Amino acid sequence: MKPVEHPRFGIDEKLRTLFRWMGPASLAMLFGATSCSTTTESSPPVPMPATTSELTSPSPTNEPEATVETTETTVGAPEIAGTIPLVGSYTAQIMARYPHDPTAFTQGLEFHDGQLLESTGQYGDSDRRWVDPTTGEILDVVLLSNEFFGEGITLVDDTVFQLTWKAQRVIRADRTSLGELTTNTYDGEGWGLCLLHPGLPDPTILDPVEGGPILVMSNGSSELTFRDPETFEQLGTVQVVDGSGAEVAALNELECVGGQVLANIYGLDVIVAIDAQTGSVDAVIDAAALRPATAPVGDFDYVLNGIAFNRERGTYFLTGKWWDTLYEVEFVAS
Ligand SMILES: [Ca+2]
Repeated sequence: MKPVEHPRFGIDEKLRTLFRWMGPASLAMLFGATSCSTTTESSPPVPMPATTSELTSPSPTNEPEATVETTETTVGAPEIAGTIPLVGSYTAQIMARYPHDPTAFTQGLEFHDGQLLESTGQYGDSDRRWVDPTTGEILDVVLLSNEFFGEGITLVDDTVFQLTWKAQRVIRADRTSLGELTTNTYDGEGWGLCLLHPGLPDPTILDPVEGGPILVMSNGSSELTFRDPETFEQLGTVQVVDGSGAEVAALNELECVGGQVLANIYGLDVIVAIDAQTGSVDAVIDAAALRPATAPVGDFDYVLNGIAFNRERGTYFLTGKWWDTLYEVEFVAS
């Protein structure tokens, strides 16, 4: 892939401008993942036992869990500034459980105006949908053509961007109808997608970014790619590394929160928080307690894969492929 000069900004200038509002990373890393050179969703990566063994977070299984009814009441605004950036070691503590379509092979998940935008995979069974987060009701859905395997999804203004796994196509769709508008092409595989932008909720990143927000995309490797939402052209890349400098591979579903990119590690009950500017992993979140009974351990078709940050509540909504539960969690330092 060859970086393409943006008509208004040079590549370096645009990325430099984007990162102007990002603070320096603090890299207190415990993450010791080994590098996986090749991974695909049909060919699981080599398990990384060093990762889980080095997570010393206490098990949250004995923590009290709020009911859905409890969490439907108004919750006061959390201390967002204390929530991000995430640095160090965390455990995903369950606040509430909501129904999730167990036939949804979740590949992308985002909050917008109180609804969840979700992408699902599998050939012949992929779609994009708006979902009520508390009831799990599918509010609107559009199926993908049989040749497309849905992957990461995000929203730019009123346009939905949905990746496809190996078809090298990103589908642009109307936010309201979810109807396809057009497609763009890219090289390689498409896995996760999110929109890196300033403004919320960390006041330290409120400076406007000249040239607008930038898409962040994963492809199953340790590389994140920055893309121009207007053209989907590649603007640059960053290698994701842990505190020892080892590449952190198998980056899957993404969530942009402030200046960090959160990523599921495919095949592990682990989320990493990555400094988007440097690629360094700032934090590791242990989400092992979330796996529902219906998701067999060791089956790579039932893995954690779905991160949606609720900016109003300051909480994260997590689910997995074919999981019957959507979890609202907070990340508790451990
Ligand atoms: Ca997401």
